[in-house]
Amino acid sequence: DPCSPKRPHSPCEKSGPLNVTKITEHGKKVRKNWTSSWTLLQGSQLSFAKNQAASSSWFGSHLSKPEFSVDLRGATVEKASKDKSSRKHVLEVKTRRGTELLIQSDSESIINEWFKALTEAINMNAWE
Ligand code: I3S
Repeated sequence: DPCSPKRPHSPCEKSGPLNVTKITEHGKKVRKNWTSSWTLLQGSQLSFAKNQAASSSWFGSHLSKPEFSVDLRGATVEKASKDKSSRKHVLEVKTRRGTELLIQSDSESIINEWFKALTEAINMNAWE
């Protein structure tokens, strides 16, 4: 499996800081709570760890326990429509289990990279 999390530097692994909020959980709308999170994509798993405010760098954040994670198998990702958020460069991820997330970066190129990586991860996992 080229996307196995056991392969540490596989092309299917990506990480970096993003802003994230859930908008739906188990199919029910939840209140937005934008948080800056260290985001890690490994195979079909997308996980988020809270930014450690005390830390001066991102180093080590990805080693901390993820705050939450979602399974991308059967998920969809799209560029969020304007009514989902007033922010720029927002992606909407919908999981098979009824969780909807918005992820956002102030950088268009960063969000385009994530869009590509997430689309690839979802397509890859469609065959599993
Ligand atoms: O989709 P909404 O309701 O316009 O989202 C905004 C609100 O959730 C707001 O919080 P409260 O209404 O709970 O105080 C947030 O502070 C905003 O960031 C939300 O909108 P954006 O456009 O930033 O996603």
